[in-house]
Amino acid sequence: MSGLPALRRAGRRTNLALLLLLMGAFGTGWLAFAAAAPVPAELVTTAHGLLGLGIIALAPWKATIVRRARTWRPMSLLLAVAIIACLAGGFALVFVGPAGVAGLTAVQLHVGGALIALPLLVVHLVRHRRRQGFRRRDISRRALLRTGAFAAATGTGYLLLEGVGRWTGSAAAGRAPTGSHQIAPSEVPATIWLLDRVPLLDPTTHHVDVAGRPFAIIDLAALAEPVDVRLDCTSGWYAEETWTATRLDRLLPATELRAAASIEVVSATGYTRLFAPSDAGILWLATATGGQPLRPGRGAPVRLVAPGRRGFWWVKWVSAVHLSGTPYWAQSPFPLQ
Ligand SMILES: Nc1nc2c(c(=O)[nH]1)N[C@H]1C(S)=C(S)[C@@H](COP(=O)(O)O)O[C@H]1N2
Ligand SMILES: [Mo]
Repeated sequence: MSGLPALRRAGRRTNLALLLLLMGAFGTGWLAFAAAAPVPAELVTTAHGLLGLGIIALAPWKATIVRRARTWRPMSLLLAVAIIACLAGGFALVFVGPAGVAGLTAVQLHVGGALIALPLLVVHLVRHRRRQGFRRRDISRRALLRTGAFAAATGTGYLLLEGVGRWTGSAAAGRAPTGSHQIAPSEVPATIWLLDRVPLLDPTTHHVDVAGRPFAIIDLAALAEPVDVRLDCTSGWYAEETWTATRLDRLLPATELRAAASIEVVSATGYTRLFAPSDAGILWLATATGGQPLRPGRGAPVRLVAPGRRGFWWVKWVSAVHLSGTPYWAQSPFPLQ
């Protein structure tokens, strides 16, 4: 293989291209978690997929560099394993679906691989910083033409894989713009973002503090109406459900709402998300789904339904809805609990 003339050119530029692809894949991965609206989601997941394929396309060149090396450090081998695991998780998610093997879901393998690779990559870069990096001639006409040809080949590979995915009837065919696969409402798993715990709240005594006014669950249920909304979790699934819910603008005092910087939705567990005041017209407090009261794991007795937002915004076990002076953008883009 290393005898191929094209592969003999493997070197600094291969490493630089790989680094740029890895950084792009990492960045678009986070963006893909945040994206919900169809067009941005489609763009960002497509970019993410192309960057991932680009990494694979460079593998023969990188293998040539690795073979030339005098010693193989365990850390570098571990880095390769983490990246391969990450790629395998990504392919499994696209072509098989969100379910996993051996207690590990496709997304856990994908994100876990990336998060393990990150510090290893930093160490690897520091160790090999000499004679690497960017040079002026990397933007020569010839280099740009070569990059263009590489990008075209990767794009063709992407289209071919999409075609094969559809033609074979794999799970890839039916995925939403976010990349998620549809599951039945009855199959929705009770999902924890990171480290939260399921609290057991008594529906007969639990109250939600809405801007200082306590609401009992039966009072919220009495105001509720059916609403069809898609719950799209970043672990690779979505479900269409009919929620029984009350819109926040019917509960919040209008004048105070206009003066607020944000709506703060707080869980009994402390899990909190901030929303723009104008979102009061689209956010719902739900007490039931599919005509049945919520199960404990799914947010009983009351949870947020946030149309057009990914699952981690859908605060479960809501204990309060405050009007806050903190702007909604002044929060971590993803929950930390
Ligand atoms: N308090 C709290 N709310 C939460 C979470 C959590 O961990 N804690 N997980 C979120 C995530 S990541 C998703 S996808 C949805 C899942 O809702 P489900 O359990 O009904 O599937 O709840 C969201 N609300
Ligand atoms: Mo989620």
